[in-house]
Amino acid sequence: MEFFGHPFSSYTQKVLIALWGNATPFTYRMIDPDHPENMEELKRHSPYGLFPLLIDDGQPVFESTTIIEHLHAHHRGANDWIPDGEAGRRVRFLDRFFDLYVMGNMQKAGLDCIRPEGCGDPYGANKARADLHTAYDWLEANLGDGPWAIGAEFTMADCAAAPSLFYADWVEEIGPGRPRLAAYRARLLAHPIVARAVDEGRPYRPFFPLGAPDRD
Ligand SMILES: N[C@@H](CCC(=O)N[C@@H](CS)C(=O)NCC(=O)O)C(=O)O
Repeated sequence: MEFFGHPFSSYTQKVLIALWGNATPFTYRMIDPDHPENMEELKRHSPYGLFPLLIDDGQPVFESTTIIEHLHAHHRGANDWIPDGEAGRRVRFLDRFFDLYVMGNMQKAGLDCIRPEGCGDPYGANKARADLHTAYDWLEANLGDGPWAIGAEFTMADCAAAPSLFYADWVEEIGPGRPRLAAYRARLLAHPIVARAVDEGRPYRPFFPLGAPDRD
């Protein structure tokens, strides 16, 4: 399999955690200026040129959740990212929650800073920041005691949660008023596979649009 992404990209990290977590073999095709051919190939498959992208036996698969669903269906390993039954439905729901309400709002607030002059959206960016707090409050009230999103097993929900909470806390701090969520983020960052993803993105922190804080 060929995997297209960048180490500082949150959605890339989400899938890398699943790939590395099961030691799934793949060739990493980095999306960066040194490898223009990778971006060209990405754009041939992914209509908006968004990454990550997986090509498996010639078949392109994009959208991070769909890639993990694909790995679950065709390259299952020791860790079962999406359990059967009710637990699996909870995993899929929480994966949507982290992508849409945490990662999505984090991206909106961050990307507003790098829009061209005069094209900013302060209303949208402020709303995204407020919506992040709504997401945090919901998670504080509805996450279990863990250690992971649905309990004892690390699943696709945690693959989504790790990069989204990692970066979102840089945009709007979770803060001491949400101890359960803060402890979950700390557990995620201490997980060896998540720590590897964070470390591989570390050299690119100067590119964080809002300025990366000196922590984590
Ligand atoms: N819904 C997509 C989102 C992918 C996405 O937003 N990727 C970002 C990197 S984290 C990207 O490709 N940005 C490049 C761009 O916007 O041109 C997924 O789950 O894979």
